[in-house]
Amino acid sequence: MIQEFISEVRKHKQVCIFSHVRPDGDAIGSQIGLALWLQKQGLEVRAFNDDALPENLKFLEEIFPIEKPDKDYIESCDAIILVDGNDPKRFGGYADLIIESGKPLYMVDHHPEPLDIYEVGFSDPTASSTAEMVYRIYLQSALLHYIDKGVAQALYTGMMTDTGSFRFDSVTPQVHEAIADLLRRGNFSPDVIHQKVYDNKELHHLKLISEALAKLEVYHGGKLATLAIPESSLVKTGCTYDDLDGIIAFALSLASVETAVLLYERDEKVKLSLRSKTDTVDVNVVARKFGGGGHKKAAGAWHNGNLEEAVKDIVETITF
Ligand SMILES: [Mn+2]
Repeated sequence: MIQEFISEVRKHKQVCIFSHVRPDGDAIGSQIGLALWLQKQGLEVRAFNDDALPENLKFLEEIFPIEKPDKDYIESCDAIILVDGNDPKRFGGYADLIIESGKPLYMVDHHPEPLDIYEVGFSDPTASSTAEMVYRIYLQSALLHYIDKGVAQALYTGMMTDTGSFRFDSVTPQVHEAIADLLRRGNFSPDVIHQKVYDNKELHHLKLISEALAKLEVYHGGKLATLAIPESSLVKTGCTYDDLDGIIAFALSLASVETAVLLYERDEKVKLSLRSKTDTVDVNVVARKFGGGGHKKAAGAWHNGNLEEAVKDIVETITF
């Protein structure tokens, strides 16, 4: 699959690469890594995202520009690549155009159950991150020497953020070997990236964490934790939904907790963000019951009721 991806995709001249909406470090890191892999081989490449980058990832735009999708370019390019997601629906307002353009559509992604609509879909649900898969593309194509500081920092950011700073089950010796190679080739200190991504919070964000922790509840003998955040907590602290990222880690840090769910009001519905730290509860299965999905240990979904009903349904659905 990877070899076919490499040989097919580099035949094109003009490509656009999309990363998914509400981009995270892996989405942007893998997108930039792949964009530079193609650009260094002489292709014309533009990288699109329908959303703005979160503040803590903006440093990546200095490596390669991430632009608002350009309809004319999408229509004139000769191939489209999706990274870190396997359903065009996750790629924003241009999903229909992406599908209907009739252009060869490629995908590089580590989420399970990819759609079968791609010219070549490079899928590996066991990979720690899409950035790891992009590193393998450099390795497999014998172009590791193209990894400069920018590529190395982009791929490092993707692998770091998608592995909870190298602590998840998905972290293998191969991940650390790739990281060692990136550090050597990029010649940078990991602390630079960690600080940019994690140590850039503002006071209102910590106030939100305080609000959230006040809502922490545990169920099922302490194995399940919920953090149910009403819209009013965001309004009161002047925070956005993005500021909720990472808050679930506090619930997971409880010794007794195996599964944690962050629930928050948004658009008259309740967004569910589920995480497990053991294999007891497959949160992908739980999320699918609510019409969502993800991975075994990290998944998301929406609940159509109010916050209270959503908590009740979650507590009933998740059993140990
Ligand atoms: Mn990812």
